[in-house]
Amino acid sequence: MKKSCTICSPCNKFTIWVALPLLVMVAILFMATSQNVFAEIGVNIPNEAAEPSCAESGSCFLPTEVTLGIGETVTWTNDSSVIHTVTSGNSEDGFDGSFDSSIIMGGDTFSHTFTESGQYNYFCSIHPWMTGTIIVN
Ligand SMILES: [Cu+2]
Repeated sequence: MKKSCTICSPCNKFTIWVALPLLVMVAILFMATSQNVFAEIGVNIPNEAAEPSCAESGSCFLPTEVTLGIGETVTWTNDSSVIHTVTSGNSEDGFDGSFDSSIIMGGDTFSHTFTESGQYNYFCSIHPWMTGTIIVN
């Protein structure tokens, strides 16, 4: 008859030092993967955003239009050397109360999580030609 495992048996050492850490690693990996369901969506603000011509080429915010699901987060990265804002609303009526980054320095980021469906128009309060749209389904 086969001897059953005790705490000191090689079998249990395997359980404690190999199988358990492996299980923990798999669990962490699984959690990391499931968080990707609510992936962060990136919008870049390039150097040309400071020039009004970016409005014609649609390159003030890259991409100009983003579609995402409820609970997802958009992170804007100021990839330019000029200060910008990400302000919900439009340049005529101003900030509509939904989200406002205030000044984003070059190299800095601003994130906003969208918890309600709808279309969100936004602009830069410093460069009113900079406009973008977030669509939350
Ligand atoms: Cu700007």
